[in-house]
Amino acid sequence: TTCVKELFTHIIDEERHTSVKVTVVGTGQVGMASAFAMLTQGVISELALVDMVADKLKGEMLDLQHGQAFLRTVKVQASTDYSVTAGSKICVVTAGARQNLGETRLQLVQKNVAIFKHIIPNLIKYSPNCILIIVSNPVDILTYVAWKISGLPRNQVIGSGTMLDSSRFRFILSERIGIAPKSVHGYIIGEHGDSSVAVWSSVNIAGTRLKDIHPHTGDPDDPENWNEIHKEVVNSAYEIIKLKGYTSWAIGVMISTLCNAILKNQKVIYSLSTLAKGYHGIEEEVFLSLPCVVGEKGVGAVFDQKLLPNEMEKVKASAKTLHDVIKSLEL
Ligand code: 6V0
Repeated sequence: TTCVKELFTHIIDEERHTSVKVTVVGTGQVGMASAFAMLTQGVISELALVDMVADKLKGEMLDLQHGQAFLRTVKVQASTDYSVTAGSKICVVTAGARQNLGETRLQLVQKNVAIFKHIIPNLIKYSPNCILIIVSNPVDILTYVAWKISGLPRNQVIGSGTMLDSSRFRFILSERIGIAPKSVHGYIIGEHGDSSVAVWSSVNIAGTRLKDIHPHTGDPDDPENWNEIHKEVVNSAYEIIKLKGYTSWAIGVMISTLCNAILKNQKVIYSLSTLAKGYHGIEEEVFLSLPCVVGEKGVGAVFDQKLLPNEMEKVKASAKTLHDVIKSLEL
């Protein structure tokens, strides 16, 4: 308008070229919690939202935009058309059917493979060198599917995997011990699901391993039943779904933290779903979680975690379970 024009004398063409753009596909509970966490944590300068449901998409976009006066400015766009995603550094995929009460993550697989055949090529078309973060379940299978469909190098295709399970693990341990979750170090690896593996041999506080204090910690015959904590972790998603219908806040901050580590080239180690062939004697071409070094290229390295023989056997069994599903997929 004339009034706006009179406020300024423009010296350059104000075409906006932001570099820190992230796309979130799927504006359900998980996608929106992730988007909201990224906005409030100052991770991005541009956000694109994509879903199939146009009204919901527009409503979410407006709702986020209306909070902008209280946050760092982020350009928020939303569309059912993937052109809105062009130039994204990271594309987070949370679209798909969600786990219903009593349904395992693996039962979801076929529905979500079909959805990915549509989503992934569209993302690659507009952001050919992006990093893909897959969140939809079953996440390890779908990360493999996204890797195959996208044609991206393995380092650029990451599944959220057991990064959330590991934080659940650290939280429950911290409650039992009475210190902050950040001061309890431990990893869940393997499948994000029922066959995940708690690496008890490396659970430590200030560098002292619980197993050095009490060698049976985490074992089935442990009189103190520490392994119940792992069972609680595996059961968490089912319990939260039973109680509130879906999970959102923890996965949201987790995704935001992961994007931040990539965008700021932080080289932090998280348990993430990555191509696992060749590690711990795994022979199958599967994605499952191992401690990964995360930076601007995605997964730059896999940490060679020392495992006990029984832990290694469990990871191999996880790989086998996942490979059996992959074999049955039509890609
Ligand atoms: P939701 O609230 O049902 O949202 C899913 C969204 O996806 C909806 O808005 C749909 O409209 C949209 N959608 C469906 N098909 C398409 C498509 N073809 N293109 C674009 N959008 C589409 O589910 P919620 O957000 O609760 O969960 C999303 C996914 O994340 C599910 O597969 C969950 O199982 C998975 N989670 C994974 C976790 C992990 O740790 N990896 C954690 C929590 C949930």
